[in-house]
Amino acid sequence: MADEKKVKKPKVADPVKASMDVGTQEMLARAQALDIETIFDRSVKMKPCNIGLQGICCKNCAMGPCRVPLPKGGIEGEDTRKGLCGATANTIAARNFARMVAAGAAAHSDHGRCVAEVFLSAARKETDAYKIKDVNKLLAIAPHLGVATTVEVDGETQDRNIDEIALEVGEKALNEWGKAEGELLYLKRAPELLYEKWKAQGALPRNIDREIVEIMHRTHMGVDQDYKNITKQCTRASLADGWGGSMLATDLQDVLFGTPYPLQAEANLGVMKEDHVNIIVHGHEPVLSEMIVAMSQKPEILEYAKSKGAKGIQLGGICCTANEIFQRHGVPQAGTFLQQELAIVTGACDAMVVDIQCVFQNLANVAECFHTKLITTHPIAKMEQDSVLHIEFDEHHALEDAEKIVRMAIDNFQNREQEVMIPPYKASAVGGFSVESTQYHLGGTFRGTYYTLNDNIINGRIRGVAGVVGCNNARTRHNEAHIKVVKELIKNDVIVLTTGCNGIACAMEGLLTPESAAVYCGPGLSEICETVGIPPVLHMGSCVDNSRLLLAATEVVKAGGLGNDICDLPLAGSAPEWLSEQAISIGHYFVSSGVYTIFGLHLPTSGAPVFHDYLSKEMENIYGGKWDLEADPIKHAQLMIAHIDKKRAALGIDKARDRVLMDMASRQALDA
Ligand code: BF8
Repeated sequence: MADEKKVKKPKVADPVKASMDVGTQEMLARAQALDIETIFDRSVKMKPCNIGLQGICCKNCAMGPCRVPLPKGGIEGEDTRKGLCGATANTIAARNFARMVAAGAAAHSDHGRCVAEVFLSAARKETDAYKIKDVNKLLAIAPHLGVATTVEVDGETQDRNIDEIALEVGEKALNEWGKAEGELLYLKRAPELLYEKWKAQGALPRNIDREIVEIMHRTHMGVDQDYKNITKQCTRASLADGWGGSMLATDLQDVLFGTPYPLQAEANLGVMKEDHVNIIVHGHEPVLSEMIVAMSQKPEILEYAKSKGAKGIQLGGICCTANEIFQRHGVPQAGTFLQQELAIVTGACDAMVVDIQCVFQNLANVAECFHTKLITTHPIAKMEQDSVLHIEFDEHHALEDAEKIVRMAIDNFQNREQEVMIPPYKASAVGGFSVESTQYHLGGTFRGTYYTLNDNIINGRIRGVAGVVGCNNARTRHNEAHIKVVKELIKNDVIVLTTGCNGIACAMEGLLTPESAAVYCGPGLSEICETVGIPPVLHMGSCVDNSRLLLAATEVVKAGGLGNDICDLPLAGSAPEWLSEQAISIGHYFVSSGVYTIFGLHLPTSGAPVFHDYLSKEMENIYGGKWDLEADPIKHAQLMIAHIDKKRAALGIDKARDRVLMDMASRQALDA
């Protein structure tokens, strides 16, 4: 008895409290039964640092870390908190926030740079693996990069050679990262009023890398000590992400791999198959996953899989890689950020292939408990554990690399030891709503236009538009805030555009099907979805594809009737379960582009109320958008709806307009 008392059970997460998804709960319980620790367990064992959480710990020099916690009851009178050098709480929080923007913008943009390099290799015909797939998209983006699509020959205008256009597009695109002069070329794709606002503020990014470097310089000890000036640089760097690195990543990926058009697939861990070789691709750059998709469909590879006793090869994606291959190929989404360890816990994952971003180092520890081969592929993203294989992926031998990886997974099929347990839950999902496909869906095959959307916003069937995006966070119940926010919005006739892990969460919940409209939407949105045949939640891709949301908003402005700038639109943005620095960069470029943007959980600015107020109040006076914070998902959605209603009122479309049948007399009265 005494001995029994001494054995202290390790603290583990309650599966039901950890996730709203039953499959996730079952896999977490399985992991715990097998004594395998996951992020869910660590989140109950380790509490976050309360001072870091408030954004007011400065560790930018060796005299610190200087911590300036906000007293419990707040501060009355003068705020005298200072670091050793005298840095105020505002300076410290703004510096930390800016470094998050820099890291997030760097992550998206470095991804974009890799794509641009592969694009240029393809344009130079240095690789057989990648080709220009979407010529229309190439021709559409060329003018925005200052590349001519026609030539004058003997006084006649002729179409220019596609290879020449591709080469120049590749060169011009890559130049955007480090050009010595000028400003980013894509900024002029924004509504004119917005561009002029950025210009008047001195916030036009010069090149992508420079704005990120400048944040690191300004936030070095003893440089920029004015939170407003630091915030301006946050705007510049985040715009270099949204309207630069991310937008170029999206465009060039579309040209290389195809612009997404609606297609159907499935989502959740239940997409894995016991009798198939399961390969999970996880990370962000489709440069890798596209090759794995191509290789796993080759007849000789499928034959090889069969020769090893498998019925076929089942690919599944995690994180934004899932979104990339879902939107272009209908490859199923195996799960969100928080399910990555659990895909291995199924015992059916023969290989997990990762590249960059959002990859847990603990995957290696979990994979060691199973037969799973964990393969890193990117030169900038390796793992220290010896059990991890590294197969470096290079566009010059991409297909060979992909073949090696896929064959390795097939060879590993026979090595399964643990009993396989795949949770039998999955949902149907329709994805592939790029700006282009949405335009045609709404406007008809022959006349793509956003006018139909505007018309239905004006007549009130659609109350407004919401971009709901971003991560999972282990500090909150997996997927719950995502789903509650989205359901509250569509119930109130707000159409939702989704990317990132929110997109996967919505797919898992069945919200990416046209049929879900009749179940969850208000009458107006339900009618539109039924008429047009679209889901109430439009999946627009990965996190770099938030650039699609910027361009969709711009198209709505152009279509007319809803103001002249993005900030005039009945539009709001949200990241209910954010976690990454990328989310902060995305949030800031949305705010700086005029979008009311609300985050869940907390913001690392709460310890510096003056700086926080600057972001959540004063920024609206400059760019028309502002930050907000609300952890409760229903209140969160209601704040978005309140903002949408405020914009409707400003546009004079807040009152439902009754149809009036006019007789001749009343018509004449109108004419007079
Ligand atoms: O870039 S939503 S957890 S996967 S960071 Fe990561 Fe967040 Fe998921 Fe995509 Ni975006």
